[in-house]
Amino acid sequence: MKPVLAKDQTALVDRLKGACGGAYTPAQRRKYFLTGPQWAAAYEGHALFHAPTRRPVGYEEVIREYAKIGIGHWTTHDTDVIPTDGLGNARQDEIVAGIAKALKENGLQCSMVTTETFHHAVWAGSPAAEAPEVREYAKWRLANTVRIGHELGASYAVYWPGSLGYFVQGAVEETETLRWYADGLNAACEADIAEAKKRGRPTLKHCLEAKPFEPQAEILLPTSDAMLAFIFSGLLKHPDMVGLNPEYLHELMWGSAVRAALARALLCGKLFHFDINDGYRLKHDVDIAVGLVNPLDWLNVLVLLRTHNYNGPFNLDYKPPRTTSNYGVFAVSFPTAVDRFITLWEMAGEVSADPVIKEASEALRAGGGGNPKDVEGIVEANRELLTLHELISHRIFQILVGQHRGRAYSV
Ligand code: GCO
Ligand code: MN
Ligand code: MN
Repeated sequence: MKPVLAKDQTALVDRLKGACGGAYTPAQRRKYFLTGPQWAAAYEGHALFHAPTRRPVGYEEVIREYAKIGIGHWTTHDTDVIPTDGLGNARQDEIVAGIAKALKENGLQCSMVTTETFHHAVWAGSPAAEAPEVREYAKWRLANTVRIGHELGASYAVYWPGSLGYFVQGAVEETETLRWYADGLNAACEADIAEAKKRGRPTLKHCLEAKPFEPQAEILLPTSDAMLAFIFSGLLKHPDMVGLNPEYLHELMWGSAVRAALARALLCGKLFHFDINDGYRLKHDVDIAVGLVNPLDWLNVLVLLRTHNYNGPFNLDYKPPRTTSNYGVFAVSFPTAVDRFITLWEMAGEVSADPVIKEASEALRAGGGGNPKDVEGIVEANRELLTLHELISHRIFQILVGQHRGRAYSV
């Protein structure tokens, strides 16, 4: 092949994307509760060892592009859109009014707001640092975000306490820090109750997001299970208002079966919000787009969520790969991520309705009819049934690759 000149490259990308087929229309995509973060689309490819590779993207462009793709909801950190020194003053009002206008013009809704409590120098000792003025400022920041959320019509607030931890042990007293962290969340819930009352709106759902490693060396609330224990610890004044925003990769990173982590959250009634992406076990937070690494695991996760009628948001919290193309972020990365999600969701419906899986599952639950007092008899009565576990797994694989619809390979 001859070199593909820069002027011909977007046409090539477009043609090959078309050749892939299987794209949903924007109207079809909008039927799903998919939410697009400002920070995901605006990610410039930077990291500790990486300089940015893409140009900055503001909220107007992100909202416009999400609308074209068919991503119906938008989410943001306070400082993704408002500079730190503009928070709480006229600059904030002006920007929030601009966002409300852009959302309206493009038919999008703001579903979630979150406070950046990890990037700025003020958080060097975490939002629950020893210095009382840091904690007071943190309370104000969380309350301010809640008010922005109400102003933009959001229903969720997310908290990723990434800097709640330490690099070296002994100086930070964990129980004290966790009490202080709870004080911040309590302040956010109280501000929410007051603001909701003033506006005649329901309060927000406050969702804690765990990540096991990064940016601190040791994390005080590293997993969704730790977050659940924290919610039920008695430290929160409004535990009913607080639940989880698990992230698929964050649970996978520490070695969990993601599906099992979600199941534990479901049992507690705390699966409020879900960050969708992909990646690898025991690596850093690579934030790859949904379904590109573990499609079979993803299919199983969605079967669980469909079965339990999860109806909260699916937040596309991933990082478009470190390319040099802003065009590709919106022309390829986001629409293909959305389409893989929808396909996997539809497949999850097929798994639940599949007659082979249904009959095998029912047979497993019926058991072999042995006498519960006769241990050898129980084994004998059930001898052949457990083989069905692997058969079900095989059938789910077949559904993933389309064999249940007659897609055949040379035999
Ligand atoms: C991560 C984190 C963040 C949070 C965000 C919302 O992947 O590093 O998940 O992206 O989701 O800060 O609070
Ligand atoms: Mn992540
Ligand atoms: Mn996340």
